[in-house]
Amino acid sequence: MNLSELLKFDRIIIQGHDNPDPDAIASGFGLYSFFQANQKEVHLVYGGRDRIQKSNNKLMIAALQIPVEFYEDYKNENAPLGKNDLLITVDCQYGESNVTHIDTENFVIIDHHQISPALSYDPSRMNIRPELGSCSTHVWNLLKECGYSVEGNLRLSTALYYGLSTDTNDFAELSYPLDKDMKDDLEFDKMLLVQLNNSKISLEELEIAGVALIKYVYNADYRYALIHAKPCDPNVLGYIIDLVLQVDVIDTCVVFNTKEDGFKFSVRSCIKDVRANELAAYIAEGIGGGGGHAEKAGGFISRSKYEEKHEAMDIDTYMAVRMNSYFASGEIIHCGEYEMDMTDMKLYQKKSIIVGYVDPLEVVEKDSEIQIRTLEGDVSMKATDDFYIMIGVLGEVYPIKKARFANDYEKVGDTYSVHAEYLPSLRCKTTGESIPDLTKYAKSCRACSKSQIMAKENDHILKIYTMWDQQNYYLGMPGDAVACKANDPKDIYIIRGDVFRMTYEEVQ
Ligand SMILES: [Mn+2]
Repeated sequence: MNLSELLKFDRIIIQGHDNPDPDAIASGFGLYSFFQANQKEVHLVYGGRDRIQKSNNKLMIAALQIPVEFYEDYKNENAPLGKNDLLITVDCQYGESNVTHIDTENFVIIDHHQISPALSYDPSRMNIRPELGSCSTHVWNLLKECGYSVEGNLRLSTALYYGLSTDTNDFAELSYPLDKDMKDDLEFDKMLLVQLNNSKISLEELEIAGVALIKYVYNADYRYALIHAKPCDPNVLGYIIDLVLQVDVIDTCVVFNTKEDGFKFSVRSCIKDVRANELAAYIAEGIGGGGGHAEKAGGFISRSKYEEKHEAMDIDTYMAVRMNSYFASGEIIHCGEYEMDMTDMKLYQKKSIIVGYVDPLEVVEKDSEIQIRTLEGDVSMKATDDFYIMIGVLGEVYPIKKARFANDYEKVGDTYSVHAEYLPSLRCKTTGESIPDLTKYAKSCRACSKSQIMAKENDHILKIYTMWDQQNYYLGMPGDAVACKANDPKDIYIIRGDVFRMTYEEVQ
């Protein structure tokens, strides 16, 4: 479903979740602006016990002149929805308990939360991207896709920027590439952001933070702290946890609280053996989502999915069990000191499949500082004349020296296309130019060397400090492959499970 398809309706009501936060307000405002520019009668509404109270939300609405209406007021002055009218729920899902019910036959959902298993709508009604950090990012992208630019619209772009900021704890828990793209691209009113950031906490929330700090649970074996805070704005979790992590005996910390539709949590780590983003993903595995950076991350667990899977367990027990299993099941390997036991490994070789390569000098000037963005993260490098950027079958990107390329690959064709959730993009830091899809510059090649490795399927959490990087480990999860050079049991590394299965074959 794209936004242009929705222009066939006469009147459009956009509804955020009850007691809306800046992300619901901003993403609703984005849709509102689009339909208004297309001469539609459009209303932006929200329900809940009361009108918006939080001072930063009130300030946002007033300063950016966002025409949002309390549903009770709207209802008294407008006719109910008819068969030519449309309801869009944004940053929430029609039928869920956190959104006031409005009776209608025509509705669509634009959201970034986990799809509620309790709702079974036709897929054409839903445009849900749970991988995104904010619904603002989703709407920004939808607007772009149908040619509606937010450039030069400072009110709207500031709103979207603030929506992403509040949903990712001031960007600290930001991880998805499209979220980063929006953050990099949007202009915003800097003074207003300063003001908004100074009116985030209420006195009540100050007290919630105080109580949470007293009620920590400490695990001395694994040096982590776990804190269950009372319901509060997610950024309050950020303040609590940043303070807790400063304690000398605490290396890792998780702070969480209960919301109507699930559990919100923040994760911090200050040791190199634990990455907060990975721990966040582990905590929410199968029942939500988590991500961010190595030191700071966050996530969300959907209530309905949690109840489906762990009905008998209360959330405090779940968190402790999950933390303990993360620490207990993890194995850390320092290459160089460790020799791989190859008895249960098999010999594999690279399949001769087609992959892509880009000469960076066909994209930017020599010696430019470039940043390549993929699903796996950002990589920065200098565009020199001695390497190619390889693009794998799943859109993964890595540099290769031209000399080695000449030895291991043969050139095949002048184009290369790949199907990936996010296509690798390139930003030139020297000129500020950005290229949304790097594969447009890619040519195709095929591996011709038959270099062989020993590999097996990994069945636990495995962290490997490789020979060439002693500071950052490579993470292996169950289903990934753990491999080493056939002639060197000390050179151990991880290959992502899906990449391994597509690119390697067993030597018979
Ligand atoms: Mn949101």
